[in-house]
Amino acid sequence: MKKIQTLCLIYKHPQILLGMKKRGFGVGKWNGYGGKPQGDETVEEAIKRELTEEAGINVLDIDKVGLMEFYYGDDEDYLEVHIFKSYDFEGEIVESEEMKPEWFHIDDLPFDSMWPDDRHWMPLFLAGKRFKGKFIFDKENNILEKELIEIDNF
Ligand code: 8OG
Repeated sequence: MKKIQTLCLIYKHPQILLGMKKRGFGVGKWNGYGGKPQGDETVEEAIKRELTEEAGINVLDIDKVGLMEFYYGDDEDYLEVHIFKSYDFEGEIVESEEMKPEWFHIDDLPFDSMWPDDRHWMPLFLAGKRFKGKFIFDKENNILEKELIEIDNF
């Protein structure tokens, strides 16, 4: 079964906002902010809510840049992750129970402590491209298969 997820990276050139995931899926990894849509929320509504809940900010612009499918180990479910970019927000970034925020220079991203797919699509993200992909992971989260293509639009 497909599970929908959202992910947003705030990009203030030359830095990107990541959060250290403090609990749940992906704990101990640096990642963008995001989560599952609730009720009949759209992915756009979900990502805005998550950024308010997890970082205390209100994003003023969001642009969908990526659509990824992730398959994990023997899990029957797979994730469809909608990836957004945001350049602008209002409010003061705060640490939450879920995420510890930190700005990283784009030339010094902590890929060794991020999901292993990120190093593949991040160059497209940083180059302002849109992309679609599919990654299959083994139980240790190593990449078994990957597909990644640049697209013009969704
Ligand atoms: O709601 P939950 O705490 O499970 O949110 C998980 C977050 O992690 C959500 O923003 C989506 C994101 N995420 C995955 N898998 C992957 C992945 O393989 N790479 C990246 N960069 N993010 C992922 O769930």
